[in-house]
Amino acid sequence: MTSDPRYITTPLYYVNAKPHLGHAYATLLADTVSRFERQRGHRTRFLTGTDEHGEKIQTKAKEEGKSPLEFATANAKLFEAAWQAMGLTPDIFYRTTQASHVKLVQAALQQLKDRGEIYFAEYEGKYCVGCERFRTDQEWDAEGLCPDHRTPPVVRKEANYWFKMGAYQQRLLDFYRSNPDVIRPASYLNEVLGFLAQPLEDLCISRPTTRLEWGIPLPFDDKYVTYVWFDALLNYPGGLGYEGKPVGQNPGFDEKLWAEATHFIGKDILKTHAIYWPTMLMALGLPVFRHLNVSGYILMNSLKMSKSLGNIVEPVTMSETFGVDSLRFFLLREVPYGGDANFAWEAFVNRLNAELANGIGNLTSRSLTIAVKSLGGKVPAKAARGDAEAALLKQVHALPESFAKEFEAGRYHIALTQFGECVRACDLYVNDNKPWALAKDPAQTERLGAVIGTLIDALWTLSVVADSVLPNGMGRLRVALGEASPEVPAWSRATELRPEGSALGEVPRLFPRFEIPKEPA
Ligand code: ME8
Repeated sequence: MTSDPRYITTPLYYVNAKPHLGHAYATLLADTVSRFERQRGHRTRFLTGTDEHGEKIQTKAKEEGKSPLEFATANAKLFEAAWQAMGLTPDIFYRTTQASHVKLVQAALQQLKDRGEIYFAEYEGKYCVGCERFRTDQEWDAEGLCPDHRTPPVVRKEANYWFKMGAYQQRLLDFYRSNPDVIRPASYLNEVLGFLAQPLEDLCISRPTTRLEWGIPLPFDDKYVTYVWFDALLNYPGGLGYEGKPVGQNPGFDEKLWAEATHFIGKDILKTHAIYWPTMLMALGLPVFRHLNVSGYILMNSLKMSKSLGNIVEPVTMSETFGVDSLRFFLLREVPYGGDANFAWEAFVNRLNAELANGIGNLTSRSLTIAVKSLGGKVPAKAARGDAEAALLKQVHALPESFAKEFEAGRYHIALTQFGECVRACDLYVNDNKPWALAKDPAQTERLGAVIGTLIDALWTLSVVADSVLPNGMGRLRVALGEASPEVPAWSRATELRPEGSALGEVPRLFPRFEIPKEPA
């Protein structure tokens, strides 16, 4: 186990919608990266959960004739159940209605109020109800509408509590300038520096209970509840035992893990995470996150997949039909991280057939079927290997290092392209060496052993390297290679050679071929 731990988080999803492929994308990514970091020997904690307060939830609950908590609980369970059904393994499922979170938010607010970071003032501004925030004059489009919701502003005059966010502008700029790799990909850093080129205003952190009741009451004024973003962002250290108390007074807080926090978010919530959140951390005396990884949107028919547009793909049904490995592989392989991607059934099925069924799946079955039929189902001797075998293994054994480098940099699609190139190199080697012909000639048994044995060693490497993306399939592959269980081997074992004479398992059919489904109506 290496010393530097990893803390990986997804956004906390609003419970006014049911989980769709967009949410699954963020959760699958964070799950994959958590598996990868764990396999690399890092102590890793992975948090996801639900964001349950605010006007949107209050309104939705009322529409359904439920109390906000009843409504939020039912939908939070849907998210938790979806991730479970998909075999995702978060360590923490965090809900912003849990008692410990309410206490933490109130303690943090009290702390900031005591230190003079919060003040009370009347303000008249242009409010967007969809965004649940005042937008500055620059943040309306040429027609004067909210660019995200295409709605006009509501002018609101209200007395509220304010966090002195503006005071942190220079510190925040200095932070990003001296830590340019915090926001990834770098194009999003430019966007953030663009926000920071404008004067940074203070942040309104309360809502009067006359307008909104469903929130965490301010500890110093019960006529107000906490602004939902100020509440929700605090989940991240909350998941590690932070209690909102001054530095040094949070005994259960895992500060080592917090210092290594990586947040996965979508580009829609860049401003709240890259501006509001670090200034809150600075004011509370906590270290700023290590990385903010920003994805683009999954689009359907060129529009952001979202419940309100009705263009969603349901991730649980999809994983039941195609397998979670396939979904995970497709999203990471197809989408250059940070960019938008249009979801189309044709591209999905073609990718799975080409790279999983006809790729690693077919390579596995053709290599192992010959091993079972013609070599007694055992790992053959390695003595008869020559230059071609050495060249193939050299290429495959270079994969763990380059794959890890790309994965760590968030270039998942490149890492998986390299994986695919190694599979193709093995396929070419099979075509060149024709093991099916060698198997027909008893005088060539030794040569056949050299060829199949080399493929077995290559398959082992591939199975270790791709485990975080294809955990089910690669676990089954390792059992076929003779492992007692699908347990994940440490990354350092990726270039081990399979022991001569050891028994192979049954030949698996790892990835089936699929037909392109008719688009759901
Ligand atoms: O914003 N494509 O919650 P949310 C890609 N509660 N990713 C998508 C997506 C799509 N079509 N749709 C959603 C919130 N996402 C707040 C977060 S965090 C303290 C509070 C993903 O339910 C993407 O990661 O609207 C996005 O940032 C997140 O879901 C927003 O989920």
